[in-house]
Amino acid sequence: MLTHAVATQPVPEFAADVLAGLTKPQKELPSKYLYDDVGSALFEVISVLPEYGLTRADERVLLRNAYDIVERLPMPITVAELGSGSGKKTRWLLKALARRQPTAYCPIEISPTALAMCKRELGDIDAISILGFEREYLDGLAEVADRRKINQHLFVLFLGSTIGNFDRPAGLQFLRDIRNTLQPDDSLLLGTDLLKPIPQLLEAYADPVGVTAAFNLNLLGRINRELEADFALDQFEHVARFNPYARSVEMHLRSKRAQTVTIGGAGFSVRFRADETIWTESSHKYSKDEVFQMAKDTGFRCEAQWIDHEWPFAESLLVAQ
Ligand code: AVJ
Repeated sequence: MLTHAVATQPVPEFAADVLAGLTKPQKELPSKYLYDDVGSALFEVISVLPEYGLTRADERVLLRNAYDIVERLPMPITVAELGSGSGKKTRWLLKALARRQPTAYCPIEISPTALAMCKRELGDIDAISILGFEREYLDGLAEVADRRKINQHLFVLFLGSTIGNFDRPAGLQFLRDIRNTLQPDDSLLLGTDLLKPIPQLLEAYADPVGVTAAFNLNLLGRINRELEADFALDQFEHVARFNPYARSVEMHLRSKRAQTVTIGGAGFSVRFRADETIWTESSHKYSKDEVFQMAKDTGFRCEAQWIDHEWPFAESLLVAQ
């Protein structure tokens, strides 16, 4: 029986990424490492915070418009979702699809825990069969595309504004990569959080209860657990700031004083100056017109868009050209 924390990512890759990130002039850590079991559970809590409207907006648009969205799709169809998370908001789309035809749903997730949760959450919908892929997004998508039957159209879901974690050029490249695994008339439903007043954005990423701070600090906790490091979590603090050039909210961890940390499992030590930060995530924010342009620039056409006005958020249907 294992009682210690089990590394979910192969350790050599995690160690290499931590070494590379913490030896840059602006120290950084890849945001994908925020989502171990603890981080994923904390994100679920973030998504119910009053200050963080993003997840609820995403769910509302899908709930209100599921039939309208599904009606625009060519049949028969296979659904592939990039980063299923808990799978909760996908329910409305799958139910609407199931009314038209029995449908295969292929969630693609690197986290086995999230994949299992998603199968449990969505396993009860009639006429939906679930086939999960424990893969990186593009690898998983290529595999789903390879298995498709000749007459099947693919419908890819990339929800929750996860694209916002890429900077703009990388986001465009990612859309191009998706497009290149698709055929004309396949489609992509893309969720994007829209620009809103800066104080509102900052509150969403620095909530008064401190859940987002815990989510961010857990990354150092994870490095301690999985890479035998000695980060003192109380010597770092969570910071959210708006970057007006990138139009993104950045999360950082600020060192409260000069200190040295040893990451035994990666074989190095690193010095922090007082107030020096580690940049852990960016969440880019878009305008609704920008999404049309992004589609055009990456081999898609934006065929329709649904907006939540309570918390400005867009769901856009991109059709491969
Ligand atoms: C799940 C990537 C969309 O960027 O808003 C929430 C993650 N980070 N609070 C986001 C997150 C801090 C979230 N995404």
